[in-house]
Amino acid sequence: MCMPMLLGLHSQGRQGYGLFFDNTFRGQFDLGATDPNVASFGAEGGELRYYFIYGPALTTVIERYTELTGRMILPPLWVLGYHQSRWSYYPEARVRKLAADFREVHHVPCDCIHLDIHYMDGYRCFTWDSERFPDPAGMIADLHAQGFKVIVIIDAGIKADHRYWVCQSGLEQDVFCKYPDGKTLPSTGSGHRFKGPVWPGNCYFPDFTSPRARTWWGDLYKALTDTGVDGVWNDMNEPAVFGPPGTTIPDFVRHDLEGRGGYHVEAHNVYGMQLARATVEGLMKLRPDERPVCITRSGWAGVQRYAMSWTGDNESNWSSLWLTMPMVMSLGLCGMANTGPDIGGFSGSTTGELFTRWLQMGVFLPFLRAHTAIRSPDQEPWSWGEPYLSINRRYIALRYRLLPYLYTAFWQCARNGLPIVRPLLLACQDDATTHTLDDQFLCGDAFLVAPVIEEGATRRSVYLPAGTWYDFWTDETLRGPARVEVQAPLEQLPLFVRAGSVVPMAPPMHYVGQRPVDRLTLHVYPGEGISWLYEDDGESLAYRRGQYRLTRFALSSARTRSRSKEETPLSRLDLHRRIEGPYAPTYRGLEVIIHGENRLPRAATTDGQPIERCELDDSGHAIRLHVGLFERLVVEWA
Ligand code: MIG
Repeated sequence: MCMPMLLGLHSQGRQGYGLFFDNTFRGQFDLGATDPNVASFGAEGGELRYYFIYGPALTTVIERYTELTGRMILPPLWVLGYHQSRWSYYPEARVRKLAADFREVHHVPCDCIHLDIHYMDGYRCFTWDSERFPDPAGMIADLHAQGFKVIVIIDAGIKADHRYWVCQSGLEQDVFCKYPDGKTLPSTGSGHRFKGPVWPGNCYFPDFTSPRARTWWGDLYKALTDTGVDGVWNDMNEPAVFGPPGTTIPDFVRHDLEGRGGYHVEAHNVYGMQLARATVEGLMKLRPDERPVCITRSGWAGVQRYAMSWTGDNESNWSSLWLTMPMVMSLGLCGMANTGPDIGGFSGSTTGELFTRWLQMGVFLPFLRAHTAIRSPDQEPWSWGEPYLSINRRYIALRYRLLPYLYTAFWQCARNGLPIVRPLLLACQDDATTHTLDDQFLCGDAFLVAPVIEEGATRRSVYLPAGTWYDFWTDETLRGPARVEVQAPLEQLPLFVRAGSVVPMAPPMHYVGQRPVDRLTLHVYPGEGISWLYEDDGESLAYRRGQYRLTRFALSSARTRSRSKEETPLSRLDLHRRIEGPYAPTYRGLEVIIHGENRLPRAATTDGQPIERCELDDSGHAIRLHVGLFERLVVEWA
């Protein structure tokens, strides 16, 4: 990923700004490295074209930046589920066993299985290995019947094999990158096209900066959509070419650059994004009523319009676990919010503890996928036995319960660019302590997540910014700003909820759409605040024609007066629920859980009518109410 975007804070954080350098050549930002008194930026070619965006709130900067470069398209809801990948699951029997392991053996929720490069015939894109996968359409249909989606990898390079239909077609259509020898080439000639070695051997590279080549590439996906493939994982699209680290297409290879003409030195940084764009435009043509799903490794400013991403090859160690946070937060600040790491780490082998800790963090990251390298040991939620399996299962189930909440955070991001995972400074820019926090983050409007990032640790220190925070597990309240030391045994991710939040949760499922949602639970954390819930059918494009429902919750609460510093007892809680939009969700009733309270109320009404079912929650520190679709809920204590 290359995002030539600089975000800055001035005057103790009061003034935030952004500088987007709109230049795709090899460039640099030098912030006092060469001369401590000089900050500079520039590139080896192109124009000095840049945008300066003043906030003063950084959230405003991001809103403007994504207005300029584009915003994420809403993924289908299943993309927010758990994904399982490895390099590579094959043959078909192995894939079927994986599916059965999830559904029948270990009962771990999962929405999607990823097929890495071994599904192809000799690494030829848009083909299947007929021995490993004799009947891909049949296999995928069976996986669909079990509620799985299938994503397959597609690399950038096309094997230079003149008996291979994609290569033939690319030569005929003349879409591959060429050296600047100025000759008009016969359609069968290949001598002047750039070739570089990747997995299949020598490859040609389509020129994705050409609209004609993009259309050609997009149409190739018919070979995959015809077999029922649900989404595409675009890898090696920097493009990566085998050789010393950093090897790619040489600088002087020619590109179309939208008809203007130029060299790879200019096209390089947008090559991967234009590939992803071609993929998505192709998928949208092939399936006009569906939301396209494309995961890309490479991208440039604005790639969020087309694709989601993963953070590339990490390592199975604790420092890579930590690094996930600054990476996902930085990508989010640059508009590429829908992203996540290889859970458990890509290279090397992970321990049960490391996987579980990574997964606990991953539940609060936009893209939740376990993936690992070739020849590394199994890396599935059950691979280390107990107690890991039970904990992993419980956290993945929590992810599914949180889907209404997370999907709402996705919608916010699609609407105004606000990232899903946010550094704390986005919420409290004037609190200088938050400016350098890279080991905890906010997820959506309500959650503060402080993952354990040390082997063997059973506690950690957490910074809570100003306000009242509920401990998600105990419902105890804590007051910020403060640094607190919290318990974190293996089964517990340090997790806090902002007072005043309403967190919508769904019943747990083994995959999205397993059955209709019959009841929505509103987790209410007393305080003052506005919360949102966005709902639509989760799969089609009907939301663009207004088929959605947006719910606004306004929560206020009053407490009895008391001189002690402790949180005093609640005396009254008021919750207004206002809906907008015609989409009708499947549930009829709501369950309202009021956290941090163990006294049954004196009176509780919805729209003036008394609530019949009102009980102490099993946890012992929350009150549970069963209600209909109210507009106003009022609860009073003696
Ligand atoms: O040269 O497709 O980042 O996720 O498993 C390695 C094999 C190519 C790199 C990707 C990784 C993927 C692997 N790919």
